[in-house]
Formats: sequence, structure tokens, C-alpha cells
Amino acid sequence: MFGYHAWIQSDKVSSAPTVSGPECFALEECKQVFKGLKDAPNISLSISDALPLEAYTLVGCHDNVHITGGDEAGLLYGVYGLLFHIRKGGRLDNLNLTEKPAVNRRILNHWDNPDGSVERGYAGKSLFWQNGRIGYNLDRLRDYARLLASIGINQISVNNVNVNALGAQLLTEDGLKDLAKVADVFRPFNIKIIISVHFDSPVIVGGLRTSDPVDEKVARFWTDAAARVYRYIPDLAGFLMKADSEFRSGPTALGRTQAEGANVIAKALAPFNGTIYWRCFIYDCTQDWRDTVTDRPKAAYDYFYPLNGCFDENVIIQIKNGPVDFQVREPNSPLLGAMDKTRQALEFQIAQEYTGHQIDLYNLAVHWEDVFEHPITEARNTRDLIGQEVDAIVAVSNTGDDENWCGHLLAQSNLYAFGRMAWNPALTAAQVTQEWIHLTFGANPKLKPLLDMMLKSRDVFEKYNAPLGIGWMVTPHTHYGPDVDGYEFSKWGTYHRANHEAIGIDRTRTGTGYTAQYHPYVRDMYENKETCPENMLLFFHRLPYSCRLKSGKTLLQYIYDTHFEGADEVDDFIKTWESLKEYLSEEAYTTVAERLLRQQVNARQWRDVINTYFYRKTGIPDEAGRKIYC
Ligand code: GCV
Repeated sequence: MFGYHAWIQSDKVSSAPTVSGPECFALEECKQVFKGLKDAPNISLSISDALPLEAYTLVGCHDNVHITGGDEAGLLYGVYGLLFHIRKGGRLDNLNLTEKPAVNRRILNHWDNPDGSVERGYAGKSLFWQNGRIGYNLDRLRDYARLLASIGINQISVNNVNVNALGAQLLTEDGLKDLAKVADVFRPFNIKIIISVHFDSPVIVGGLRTSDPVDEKVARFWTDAAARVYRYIPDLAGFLMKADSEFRSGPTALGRTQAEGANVIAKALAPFNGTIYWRCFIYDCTQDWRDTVTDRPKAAYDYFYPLNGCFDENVIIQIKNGPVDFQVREPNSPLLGAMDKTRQALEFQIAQEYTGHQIDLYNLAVHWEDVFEHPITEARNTRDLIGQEVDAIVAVSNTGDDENWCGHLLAQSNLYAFGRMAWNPALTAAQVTQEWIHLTFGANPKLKPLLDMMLKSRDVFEKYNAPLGIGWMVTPHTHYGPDVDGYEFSKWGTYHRANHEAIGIDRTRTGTGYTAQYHPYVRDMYENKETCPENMLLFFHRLPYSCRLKSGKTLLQYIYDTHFEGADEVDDFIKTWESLKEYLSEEAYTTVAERLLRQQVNARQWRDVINTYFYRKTGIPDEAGRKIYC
């Protein structure tokens, strides 16, 4: 057993429960997960065609529970569903519960490199790779598969989207032999493998001179590669591609469209029911900061919207939730909802790249709730797209070989929340966070302050970070800690354009025109300073520091106040955690306490660097006369 993953491991050992049903993995798993549970009921299992795939029902009466699954996967989810129900203190008499997923692709992307490192990984080394090739601890990998299955994840990619020469070797016979063994571990848990592929695989692996998607030899390369892959892994979910992105090759560089690039691979995968997940993270990463016309958030829409309807049926375009890059606060990507003739995957990042590196506490469920609620039109929000045009929900994983999987024990709740919200996007952040606390620390009402602190953590982090949606005041490369001008004069297109009078980007019709990429209802909301959500004001508008916010404060005073508040609220987190010590194991208490102290250092540094920066830019002191380091 590895560290804390209490939600799926039971520690109250008693006798094995009576379990009956068809011989299948779900039955074995049922015996396994219930064998440790005190007073486990008698459980029977059956499969019924009347239920959709992956769905299940739980019907209980006294000490007997019957689990029905729409298929074996449904049964498996029913087993975990029952375990969770009981561990949360749910009753068995009159139990009658039906569950089915909102979307049938619930995916984790691992950004793991063959050398065992993890790009943007904050929880140790890769669980899949060692020394240049696939390598793992089998028990641990199986445990990981159970962990993911228990929250409904059903597809994973195991190699970084930034595929390097070694990663590209996964398409060779040798690579596939190794990967097939990983697929064998995950298959019983209803988890399929995705391979991240290099756009230049025809050159790197196939020895061709070009990767041009309209070249016949290139098409043949992909057809052969697909045939080879499916010989080893007959149920592979498909390929994942990052092309024309951050200096990577792609169709645009060859004068072809993204659709031409994706469709040639789609055609190769189609006979095997495989899918090509094609990422939309494309922008000019060689921008001159003096160029105020090019606007990074506009790029993905400009590339993809004209191609709406041009992608093959088995292409899913994978769209990051925001138009820039997983910042603390961004509007949703305008592609979501606009690509109505194209299948879409919504991509989140559980790895806390810009949100505290799993050192700072940051509840992503709260963040995702905002993403789901972002309007598409007056009558529709992003949640309404799920199971419709959006038929996959993806996240960049926050896991690694650290004892507790996620580095920060409380960051586990983000992994848990992702699975639960991908299964059912109507669940609230409060519900899923409470569930995780309950399953991890037990049903103790005294832990209510922990729930409050976790739910507040995104707001607190946002307070001490870049203000009002402008983003990008992080230390370049690492993306932890403040550096207000760190990216300001670089090539990445991430500018705040602060001078001594004003800050922010005008993205309305009088500026870069980005707002026009949204439906008129959303466009108008963002265009108008009065209706633009205040937390995104600087993303959409350029404002003088003297302008008054709804509270009556000036923009500058708001910046000072929130940065003092954010740092103070981290001090409060520490006090709250100390007050809970008696209800927690020594190990859990200590590991989180240590992270909170590191967060305190970070929050104070943000407060001082940001406040100093704006004080020196403007020369206007804090109205409350607090000390600003300068
Ligand atoms: C995998 C950001 C990150 C990169 C990441 C990229 C992506 O730019 O900093 O590490 O690369 O996003 O999503 O492809």
C-alpha cells in the first residue's frame, strides 16, 4: 500500500463479504475492495442490456445489495460506487441509485518523458517510464489503475505530448511490446491507452523524407503504423497529437491545414475504431512584444474555426479550457461551442503548473465549476455541451511516484474531483470536495473548516497572484513565484503592458477584436466594462489605476488590498490546519503543514513583489498606509 489513497483502500479489516455474480474482473474487484470493510453487505452482481454502457444501479435492502451494470465496466463502477456509498455513511435499506456517465471519454494525459521525468510534474517521477523506456513497479501500477478506475477515468496517455525521439519509438515493434504490457494492466480496469505521437513520425520512425499529410507515402506510413499498433493493443483508444505548437512541427509549417494533418491519421485509425485527439494549442511563440496586433488568445480560433466540419468523424479536437494557457483566471476558449460540426474534447490541467505546483493549496473543482458555467449563448453554458459536441473531458495529470501520488496530500482532491466531475459535471465543487474529505479522513463533522479552507483556496491564490485575469506574472520557465515582467518582453505573447498610468489589454472591437470570436451575447458581455466580470477586467480592458471598481476602490487600491488579504489568508489556513491536528493522523498533519509553510513564503513573496512593482510604477501609496517593500 502506498501512502494515502484512502478513498479506494479500506483499512478496517474483517471477514470477506459474500459476493456472487458472473465470473468477471468486476466480481474479483468486488471481493478485493470489500474484503477490508467492516460489516460489508452481501453483494450480488448482474449485467443488464437495459442499462447504457458503463451505467449501474445499486439496489439495497438490509444487508443485501444488488449491483446491476450495463456492461462489465458498469459493474466495476457499481462496485466502487457501493464502496463509496458505504464509506460516506450511506444507508443500505431502501438504497436505489442509478448512475451513468455524462460523457463516455474521461481521459488523463500524462506528460511523462522516457527518462522518467514529468513535464510540469510536481509529484515525483513517472509511474510509466524509467531510463529511456517503459518501466514500472507492477504493484504500484495496478494500484494506480484501481485509483483511476474508481473515479471513472477510462482512457490515459502515458507519454508526453512533447514527444521526443525516444517517445516516438513507441510506434516501433519494441516500443509496442512494452506498451502492450501496460495496456494489460489497465484493461481489466476499463482503461484504454492513448499514444502521444510525433507529427514527424513518418521521418523519425518511418525513415521518410517528409511528414506532409498529402504525400501518399506518409499516408501509407500511418496506415502501417496503425495496423502494427492494433496488432499489439487491439483496444487502443487512439493517438494524441501536439502539432504546430511551441516549436513543434505540423501541417501549417508544410502549407497544409490542421484538418489535412489530422484526417490522414484518422483514416489510418478508422478501421480499428481508433480516435485521433488533435490539440488546438497553436499560437505564435515568436512574437515581438512591440507588435500589438497579434493577440495570442485569438490564435486557436483563427486556425480551427474555418475548418469546422472539415475533420473526419474520428477526429476529436482537444481544446484547453482557456484561450491562453491554464492561468488562474481566463475566459473559456471561444472554440468551445463554436465548432458545432466538430467533435471536441475539453482539456483541463490538474497538474498545478500556474496554480502553485502542488505546494500551494488550490482547489480546482471550484475553478472547473466556473469553466462549466461559462456562457456559450444566452441560453446555453459550457456544461450543456458535455455529452453533445464535447464528447471527451481530458486533464493533464497531477500524479507521479510520490508516496501520496500527488505531492500535496490535499491535491489528491483535485484528481478525485476531476474524475467525479467528468462523470457528472453537475456535481458542485462543494460536493466533490466534501466527498474526498469524507473518503480520506472519515466522516467527522469537526473537519468542516477543512472543507471551507479548500473551497476558499482558489480565491486566496488568485488574490496574491496576477490581478483581474491578466495572468502571466510568474517566474519564466518554472512558473512558480512572482516575476511581474518575467514574460513581458519575451516572444510568448503573454503581455500585461503595465506602464505608470494603466494596465491590461483592450481585446474589444476598439482593441485586438478578440471578443468577436464569441457568440454576440458573450461578446457583448465582455465588451462592456460594466457587464464584464470584474475578475476578468484586465484580460479584456485596458484601465487606468485610478479607475473605480464596483466596490468604489481604485484599481490600484484593489491590487494592494487583495495582495495583503491573500497573504493573510494563507496565515489563516495554517491556523485552521493546526486546529484540526487532533482529528488527523500524524503523517497527514505533518505533510500538509509542511506544504502550507512553503505556501506562506510564496504568498508573502507575491504580495511584496506585486505591491512593490505597482507602487514604484505609480508612485501612489497604499491608502491604509501598510508597509510596501521597495
Ligand atoms: C507539454 C504549456 C506548458 C508546456 C506544455 C504546453 C502544452 O506551454 O508550459 O510545458 O507542454 O503548455 O500544453 O503543450
